[in-house]
Amino acid sequence: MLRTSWRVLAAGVAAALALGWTGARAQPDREYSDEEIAFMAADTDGDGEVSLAELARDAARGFATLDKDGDGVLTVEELGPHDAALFRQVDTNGDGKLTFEEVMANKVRAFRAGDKDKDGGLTLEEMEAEVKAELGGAP
Ligand SMILES: [Ca+2]
Ligand SMILES: [Ca+2]
Ligand SMILES: [Ca+2]
Repeated sequence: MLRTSWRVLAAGVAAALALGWTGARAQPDREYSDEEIAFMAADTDGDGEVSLAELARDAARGFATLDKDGDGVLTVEELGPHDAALFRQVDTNGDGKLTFEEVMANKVRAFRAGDKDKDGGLTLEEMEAEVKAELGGAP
C-alpha cells in the first residue's frame, strides 16, 4: 500500500492513494487496478476526467497523508520503500526531501504530457498510458 502510494504520487499522474479512502475497494464485483482506484479517488466530480484542479486537490490530500509529522516536507523515512531514481527526479533541488511544490511541479508536467487530446482533463486511459510511460509498467 505504501509502495503504491509512493509510486502513484511520484509518477505524478494521480494522487497517492489516501490511506483512508476505501470506496473503490468496497465494490465486490471485481478487483480494481491501482490506477483505477487512484483515478476514482481523484475524479471528485465523477465526470470521468481528472482536471488539474482535481489533481491538485488530490495531491494535497496524498501529500498530507504521507507527511506524518506535518512539517510540509516528505522525507525518505516518511515515504517508506520507494524508487530512488523517481525520488531524485521529483526532488529538483536535491535536498533529499520533497516539498509540495516539487511534487506538484512533477504532477503538472505529467498531467500535460498525459493529456494527449489537450482537453484539460485526464481520462483513465490517458492516465494509464502516462503511468506506463513513466514507470515502464513495472509492478
Ligand atoms: Ca473530474
Ligand atoms: Ca514530513
Ligand atoms: Ca485529456
